Order: sequence, then C-alpha cells, then structure tokens
Amino acid sequence: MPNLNVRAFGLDFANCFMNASGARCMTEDELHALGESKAGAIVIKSATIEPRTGNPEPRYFENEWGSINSMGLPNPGYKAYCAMISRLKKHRKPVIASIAGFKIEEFVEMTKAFDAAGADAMEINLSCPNVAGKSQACYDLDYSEEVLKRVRASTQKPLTVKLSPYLDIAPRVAMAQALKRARIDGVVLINSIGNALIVDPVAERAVIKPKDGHGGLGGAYIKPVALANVATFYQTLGEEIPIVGVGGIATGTDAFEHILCGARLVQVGSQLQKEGPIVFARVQNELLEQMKQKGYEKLEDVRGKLGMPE
Ligand code: RRO
Repeated sequence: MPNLNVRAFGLDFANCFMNASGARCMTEDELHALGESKAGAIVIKSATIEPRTGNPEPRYFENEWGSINSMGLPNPGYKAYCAMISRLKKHRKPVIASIAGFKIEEFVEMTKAFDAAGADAMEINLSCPNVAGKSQACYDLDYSEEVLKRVRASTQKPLTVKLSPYLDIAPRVAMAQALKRARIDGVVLINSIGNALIVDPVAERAVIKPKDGHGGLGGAYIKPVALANVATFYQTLGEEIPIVGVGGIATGTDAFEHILCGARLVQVGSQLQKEGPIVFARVQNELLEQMKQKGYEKLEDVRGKLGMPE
C-alpha cells in the first residue's frame, strides 16, 4: 500500500490532509474533533487581537458546487486560542495557528504569542475578503512583503502565508519571489475567491447578507483557479517553499490533481463544512486507492508531475 506521509517546513505530517482555516475550527470542541479525526494537522480559525462576533447572518450558504461565505472573522481572540494549544497537543499532530492582523504590529504581536504558546507553525492570513472597507492584503505586494519580513524577524518557527487567488501570471511570480526574499517556509493557495455573488432567482435576492451579498467563493466552483495558482507558484518555487493546496478538494481525485500541480499538503474547506471531520478518512482512502491503481508508492512520485497534451 502507498503512504501519504509528508515532511514540510521541518514538521512531520502523518498524511497530507488537514482542514482549511475557517471550516469547523472556531471552537475548542471543533478543534478537538479535528484532533480525533484522520486529519494530519489541526489548523485554528484565523485569530484577531480582540474577540469578534463576525458579520450578520445569513453569512454562509452552500449548494452542490460549493459555498459562499462572509463570516467576517468571528473568533474568540488570539489569547483564547493560545490557551487552547497546550490542550490540543494531546492529539500528537501539528497545531497550526492562523493569524489575521489589521496592521503589521498586530501580526507581530500574535506571531510572538502563538510561538510562546507552543503552536507548531503559524499561517499568516493575508487574504480575508470579508471585512467591510478592508482590501485583501495580498493584493498589495509591498505591504505583504513588509508584513512577512516583520513576522519572519519575530519567530524561528515555521511560517506559512495564505493568499487570495491571482488571476494573472505576473502577480503570482512576483509574490513567489517575495516569499523567497522574506524566507517564508510555506504558502497556502488559495483562500476563497473574494467578493463573489450568488443569487437566489426564486427569492430574487442574494443568498448571504453582509457586504450587499458579496462573499468568498469556495468548493468545486474554484478548483480550476486553485490548481492554476498552485501550478504557477510551483514553477517558481519548486521544492524550495512547500505549497499547501486548497480549493475544491472534496475527493481523493481532487487532492491528486492539486498534488500533480505541485501541492505538498492539501486543505479541505467547503467539503469539511458540509460533511464533518469524517471527510478525512474518506478522502485519504480515495487518494490511496488512486495511487495504488497507478502504481505510485509515495506523494513525491506524483508531486509536480503535471503533464501537458502532446
Ligand atoms: O472569516 C471570514 O469571513 C473568512 C476569512 Br478570515 C478568510 O480568510 N476567508 C474566508 O473565506 N472567510
């Protein structure tokens, strides 16, 4: 039987799957449920300095193609998550803190606190689309590079960065080069496609309420955009900075596609929200079966091996 073991940014993962930050990872109970599942790591909901209740409901909607959300960063604040980390350690898998600051000093403060609290890695979220009046930080390359250099200087622990999708090649290459300059250890691609709109034609209204119905699109809707971002970043980063693929992973085959494009690890968002943590056992079995049928022993045999038509 093949195996799904992964080593990335100095950490060992029993398998390549974990939750996407945001999906079923806000409360301590949800985080323990991920710990008890077959997920290879626990990723915490993006934390802010102060607790937040988030945006007004309805703020999450799903259909057969995926989801739209405008949660608005609901979370109990970083200090509450720091206190949970020692209790999450009993699951014996990496615990990754996701950090969403509104200014550079906030990213630095939270990075230092999660480091001291024992987080195994920190995921710097430069891509939340759902705070009214704030742009997705990663669309400002200079600001992003400044954040990354400052957080890099504040911890020795593994640092990943989560980015929004770029719809052109040049900003993908420019950001990949900035990640190298900032000595970032990993990149999570992609956050939801920001500011999408799903319309209910029967009710003649938007399906979510905040920001005039605009929110982040996830699930099958976004897989081709995610794959393209993973593939372009892999062309620039190669094996130097591991890529965590996320976007439209609901089956082992979806994960296989992300890995072909260059993903070393993968995250599950919309499908985890729909199916619950049991999803991890299913997608792993599906990926193992696919690898077995194709004669692959390990993920390296697949990673980045995307071909082109003759
Ligand atoms: O909380 C949210 O509204 C949210 C966040 Br922080 C994010 O990074 N991505 C997303 O789709 N929703």
